Amino acid sequence: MANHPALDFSLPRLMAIVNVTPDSFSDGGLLYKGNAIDVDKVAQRLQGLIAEGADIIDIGGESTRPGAAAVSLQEELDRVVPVVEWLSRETDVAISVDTSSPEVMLEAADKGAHLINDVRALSRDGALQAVASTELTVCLMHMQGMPATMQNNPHYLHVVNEVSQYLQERIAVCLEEGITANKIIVDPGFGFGKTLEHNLSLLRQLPEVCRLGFPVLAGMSRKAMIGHLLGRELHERLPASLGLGMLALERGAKILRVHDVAATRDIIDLFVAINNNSNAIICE
Ligand code: PT1
Repeated sequence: MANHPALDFSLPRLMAIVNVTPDSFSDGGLLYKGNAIDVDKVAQRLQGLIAEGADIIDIGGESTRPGAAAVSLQEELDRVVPVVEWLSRETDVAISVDTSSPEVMLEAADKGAHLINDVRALSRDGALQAVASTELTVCLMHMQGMPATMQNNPHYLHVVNEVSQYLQERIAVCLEEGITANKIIVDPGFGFGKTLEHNLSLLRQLPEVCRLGFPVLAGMSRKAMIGHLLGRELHERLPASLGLGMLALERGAKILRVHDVAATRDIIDLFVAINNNSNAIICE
């Protein structure tokens, strides 16, 4: 499938999170009817996100937040594929699938996805080849360790250099496999094997990550770093999520991956108005 217009990053883009996991920390299993996903409920949720201004919908069937357990391939397929099918049939939003499994990548591509968002940066066997064969766009994320244990004592000598170097290596591997440069997005992976100080360094020095020359995705929405900084519970993290989003845009991020779509739409539109229409009003 051809690239989607929302995957042009001359403007910053809003990626809305849709977790199709029964243990999700935002959806809390609301999209489930017993053990199966409730497609009507998901459809309603998706239509809401699009109406609120999502450019890209990111569908995840595996929880990757700290401490999360692995999921079977079949389970992941059962969660993700019906949502991709529905979006592809009923909307023209850009469809992203948050997965590390080559089988899910291929199936998602076949059903009309535009972007593969892989927190493991195509490191699983066959993932690199799967994405290369589809010509989809890919987001390569940095993670230290694995979700189950990644917050047990994360350690870096220089977090920004190590994250940038890792992303650079994954970019090189992708290019070698035939994935073209205009189909690559990078992400420093906020909260993935990082202390608060690591996360703050990465945000402060986000321009360093941007210097790799690829669009940068920032995912900080409602994350524990806000709890650590401000003592806020999950449901109290919207103002800080917006503030962090604006700081990320100022430092060059091109995609914000968020839960709160309407509010984030406002800050992206503000950012674009201030930066792109700066000469619109001529003072006397
Ligand atoms: C992310 C991301 C993601 N985050 C990309 N994909 C999650 N590209 C899932 C916490 O500290 O940032 N970028 N897919 C969700 N994972 C986490 C990690 C959720 C940490 C919460 C935390 O609270």
